[in-house]
Amino acid sequence: MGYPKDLLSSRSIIKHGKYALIAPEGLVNNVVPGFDNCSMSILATPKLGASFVDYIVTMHEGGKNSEGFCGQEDVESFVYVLEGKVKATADEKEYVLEGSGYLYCPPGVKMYLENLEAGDSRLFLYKQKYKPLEGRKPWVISGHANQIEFRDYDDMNNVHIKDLLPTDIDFDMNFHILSFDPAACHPFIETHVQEHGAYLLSGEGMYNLDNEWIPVKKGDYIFMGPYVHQAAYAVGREPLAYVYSKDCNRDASL
Ligand code: UGY
Ligand code: MN
Repeated sequence: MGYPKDLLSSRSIIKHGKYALIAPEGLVNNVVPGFDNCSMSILATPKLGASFVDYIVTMHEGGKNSEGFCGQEDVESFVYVLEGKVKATADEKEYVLEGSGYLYCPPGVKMYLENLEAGDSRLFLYKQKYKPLEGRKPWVISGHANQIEFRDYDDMNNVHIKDLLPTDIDFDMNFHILSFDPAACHPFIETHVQEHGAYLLSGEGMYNLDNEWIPVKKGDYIFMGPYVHQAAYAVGREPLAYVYSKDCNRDASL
């Protein structure tokens, strides 16, 4: 890096509890015990107002977590491979995940990761406290998002969505990919109780966050807090697509 070439400036916007746009240029590395030969940046956390933790992980050659990520009795975890090839292990079963590959580990199950690439692999990683439901238990899920068909989003054939986890009530959250063709937009500005952590996979757009229109692009991360206004217009020539988390299947607690 070294000396700056111009006055210091940033596209990132941080509004604790409401929303955050975190551009990749501002990220620093955080040491997270258990991850060897990995550069990690912690994104949303409870300190920002999120009820989950998201990370962006670059696994270098030989990078791994052989102690196991999470696995506490009340914590669920999820990994999505952005680039590269990794071996992910859960409950002694191995999954080879390439770009768009993912693994969900339910509470009590540790996630082991190992980079299989000669260079770097990049991951979007998540953990959250699981909200139990009597008689129900989620299970390990793995797949590749690029093998799941998109469906029309909200009756619009220029906006597409896919779900990465089952919609069964045993699961208290899901990961989705939402993709807007150039010039497409949300049907309305959402205001809902659920939070999101979203990693932008492609394209450019104008994103409404708390009723401000903000330019966003591939590589950005957005935290959306409860009830924050949210909607997007896709601009440019590529679809604006992001992978994001959303709680579901549970009542609000008093
Ligand atoms: O599922 C959602 O709430 C999604 N449509 N939100 C969003 O894209 N900001
Ligand atoms: Mn939403």
